Amino acid sequence: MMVARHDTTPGLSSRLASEIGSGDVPTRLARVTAFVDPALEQALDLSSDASPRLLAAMRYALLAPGKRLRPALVLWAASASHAGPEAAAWEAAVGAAVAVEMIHAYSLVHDDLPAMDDDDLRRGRPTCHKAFDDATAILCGDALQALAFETLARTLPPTVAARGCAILARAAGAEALVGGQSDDLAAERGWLGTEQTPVEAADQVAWMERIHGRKTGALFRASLALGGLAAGADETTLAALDGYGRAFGLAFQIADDLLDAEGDEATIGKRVGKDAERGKLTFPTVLGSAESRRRALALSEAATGCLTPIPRNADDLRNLATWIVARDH
Ligand code: GRG
Repeated sequence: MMVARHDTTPGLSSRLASEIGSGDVPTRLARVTAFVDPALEQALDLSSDASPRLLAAMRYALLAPGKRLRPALVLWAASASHAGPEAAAWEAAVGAAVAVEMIHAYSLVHDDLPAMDDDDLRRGRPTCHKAFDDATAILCGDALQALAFETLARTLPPTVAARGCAILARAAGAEALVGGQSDDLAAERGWLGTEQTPVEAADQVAWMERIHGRKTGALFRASLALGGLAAGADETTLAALDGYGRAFGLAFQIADDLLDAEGDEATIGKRVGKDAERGKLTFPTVLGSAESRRRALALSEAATGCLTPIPRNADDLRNLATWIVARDH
């Protein structure tokens, strides 16, 4: 159950999946946002022991206008997996959606810091350390990460809470998000020593897949797994969701690289062309735009193919995989 620390916002328990309604992918993502953002706000209803400046930074980072892709993956995986009492499953999924968005928001805040990617613009606004200061941005990321696990532990059904927390911890840790980020920085800064960035195109593609599988893909896969777990998915459905997540994550990344190379800064809400400026390996620089686009489409089809064993409604996940490679932001 979604338990607020100060439960003053009524109604989450009475909201059902049907509120998300119908429409195209941007419309449905906007409905996920309208549904999840009040839960994000509620999760930040902390006691007066939380420092006001820190809490302001957490609100700034977490409630900034992102696409809410990871919450959508949680909720749509839950809809595709649903096997238990509807309201309870849905509430558990909303708690998981909040937790993954907190991990995502923390990673963006830390990634934007001068010591990492050093960015001024994120989600169309000054980055957290620009709006506040470096130290507050570091603490904001730390606090969001801790609150993600508190939220998940409080909201998942007790039978799956430990498994869910372990899944999220692994996706956020040294073998995934943080490890991928560390290897990416090491390559960019020449810290690799004898193990250099590969020179052959095929090896470069394998290298990028390994970086992005950890840095970006792992949190998508965790989102899908948590949505499934919240809704009582069986192991066949969890495996199908995981296959979808692997292909979806890579399709997302190739599309992200194409947007960075060719997209419009105002539409995307962050600085573009930075990867090329820094001489970073990207799918378009290694494979060219046309081949990158072809691979992204093939991965999008592979992702939808993975959903075949799921007997319930997985249309949202299918449509998202198609949209993710065609989007302009
Ligand atoms: C600092 C531990 C640590 C990790 C940073 C997330 C990340 C790892 C780096 C961000 C750099 C980046 C642009 C990666 C590409 C993939 C990515 C995570 C893009 C942002 O995700 P979206 O498009 O963002 O879902 P919104 O703002 O819509 O939520």
